[in-house]
Amino acid sequence: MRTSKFRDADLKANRKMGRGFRFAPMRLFSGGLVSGVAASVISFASPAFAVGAPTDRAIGLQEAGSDIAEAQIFLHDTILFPIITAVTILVLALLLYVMLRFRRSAHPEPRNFSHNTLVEVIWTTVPVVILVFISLFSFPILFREGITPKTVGETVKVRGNQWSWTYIYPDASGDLANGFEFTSNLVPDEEIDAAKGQKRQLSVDYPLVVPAGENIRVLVTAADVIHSFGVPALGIKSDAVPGKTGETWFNARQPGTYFGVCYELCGIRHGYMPIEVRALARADYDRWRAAASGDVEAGLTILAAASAPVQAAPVQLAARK
Ligand SMILES: [Cu+2]
Repeated sequence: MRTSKFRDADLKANRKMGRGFRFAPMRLFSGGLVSGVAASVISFASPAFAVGAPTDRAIGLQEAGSDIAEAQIFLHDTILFPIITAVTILVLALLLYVMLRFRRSAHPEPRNFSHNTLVEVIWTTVPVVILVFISLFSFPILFREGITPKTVGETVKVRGNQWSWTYIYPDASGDLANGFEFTSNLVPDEEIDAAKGQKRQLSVDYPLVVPAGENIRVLVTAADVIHSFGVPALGIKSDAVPGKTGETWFNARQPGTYFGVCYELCGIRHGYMPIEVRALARADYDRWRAAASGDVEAGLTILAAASAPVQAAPVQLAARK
């Protein structure tokens, strides 16, 4: 008796969950329209647009903030995803066909062979053709990512620490040893200021500041254990390895805030060392640099005042509560 009662309750709970799930697209539609309008109003009030923060009910990859990221999104959405879908459907169809056509009751006597040259040639060449096709699109992107362009607007050295990031800027002559550096820490939940556009578990006290629209060379290393420096919207991810210096680069198309995190499990606070990149117009960046090279706090004042073009939030469902 007790068991069946339990089952009943369980079933009800399941049905309830099922119903909620089924109606989710409807809620998305009704709530989405209203919140979309609200979000665009809010984003016009905020100083800059941000990419990389979680977006309620969003699906797919983050909006691109650089050409490389756009190429990566094209590779995934337009090239890989249709292929993955087709292969999965084909394999599922073959499995279902085999399970039904050759089930014991319909096919009691199995045929006795172990080779079929034609089938073997097909299942070898088709995957090869698919992989070669993918490589036509993926290799050019890989090379673009891997080779820093000759013209570089700024070089920044990034050092991963348990559990923060240190950003090292070169002096005017480009010498990293004589530049200035500061360490960037997560803003604790209780200090998050939503009015300033701060995002919980993503915003930091001292962001990485770069000029927008210029190639930024990033040298990546670590002080203690392996970390990984990545900002999806800028299309970069580079392991930060103690004793080694890796190199990557990005070009933030427009002023704004781009979020990333540490992508290598590096200890108990691995999830609490986010990356906040602030891209500024060149003039603003120069003023920030002049101020921050003497005093990081003075840099923050410049940062807060820096004007950035206003753009609607990438996915408008964000403001829904
Ligand atoms: Cu880490």
